[in-house]
Amino acid sequence: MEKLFTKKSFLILVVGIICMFLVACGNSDSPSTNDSEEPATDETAGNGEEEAASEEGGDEKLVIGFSQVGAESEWRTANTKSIQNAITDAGHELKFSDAQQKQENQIKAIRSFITQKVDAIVFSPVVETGFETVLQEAKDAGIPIFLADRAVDVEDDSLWATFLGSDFVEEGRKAGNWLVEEMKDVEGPVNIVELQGTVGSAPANDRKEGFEEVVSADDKFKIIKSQTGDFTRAKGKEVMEAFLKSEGDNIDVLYAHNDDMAIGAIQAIEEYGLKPGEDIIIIGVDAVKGAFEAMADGKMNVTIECNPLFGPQLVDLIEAHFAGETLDKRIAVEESMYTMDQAEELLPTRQY
Ligand code: GYE
Repeated sequence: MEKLFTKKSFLILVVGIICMFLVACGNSDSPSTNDSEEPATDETAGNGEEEAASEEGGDEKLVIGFSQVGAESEWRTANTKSIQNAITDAGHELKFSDAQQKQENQIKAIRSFITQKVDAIVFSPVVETGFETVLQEAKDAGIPIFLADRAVDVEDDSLWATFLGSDFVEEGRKAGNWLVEEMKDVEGPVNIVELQGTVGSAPANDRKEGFEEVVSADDKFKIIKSQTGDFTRAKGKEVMEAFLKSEGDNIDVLYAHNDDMAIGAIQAIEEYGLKPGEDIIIIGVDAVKGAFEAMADGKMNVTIECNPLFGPQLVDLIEAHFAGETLDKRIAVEESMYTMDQAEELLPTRQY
């Protein structure tokens, strides 16, 4: 019995030892697997992050020439700042040129960027036509062009890498649709005066087209006057004075291709003795702070958003191009529309 017990105990002991060994192995196995897996995962993630960061940050420091339209509006000032900051914040070198709304200044600036052998050119064309030659010169020098904000009317789309900007035709349509809805119970005629942007510029051409497309569907809407105010407050005021002089109380609606002209016109309307926002419905485009202030004061009815703060998006595209990506030829900026009743609430949060 004693022997048997001893044999049994020995067996139990052996089995016990084997089990303990297996469990111990299992236990020591799992932490060691974890130990070896966790750092590996971390390392992989770490490498991935580093790679992404170096791609995003773009190791390459670029020299970027930026030919801007001018400083004609609140929108433009915000846009200039956004692009300048995005370029320098990303560690690139910026060469800036303000064309003061003159095409010849832009052509000169681009030629000077080519001579200085910049890596890339950001270009907001004042007008749509007449840039083929200089764009070809940049292409021949191997310098990619990034159209920002405004498009060019050029057939050969190999002359630029991409165009990042708003859909101005759609903005015009939004303005028209808002008016159609606002006036749905009015019999008409509804007499509209239009303050156009800079003659020949993409936003002036397109905002006119989109608006006309919508309002022309109902012949109660009549555009009785249409003239350029060159996107400035001073010109907007001056041209509105002339409109009031010839049409006076006949005017029901002002459609201004930007808020600055609308704000200038509001002054003219007040000086004439009418109430902007009531006697004359005021429609603007851009959604700058000044428009929100005018709307909060009940002097302006609606503004269609055109977002100028696309500097970071633009720099990402430039870096993507230099990382070898092929970019879409047309990239749109997202935007909305704001009415008088939203103005007070949104004004403190507006960034431009
Ligand atoms: O609406 C206007 C500016 O090109 C979108 O230019 C831009 C326009 C903007 O002067 O205020």
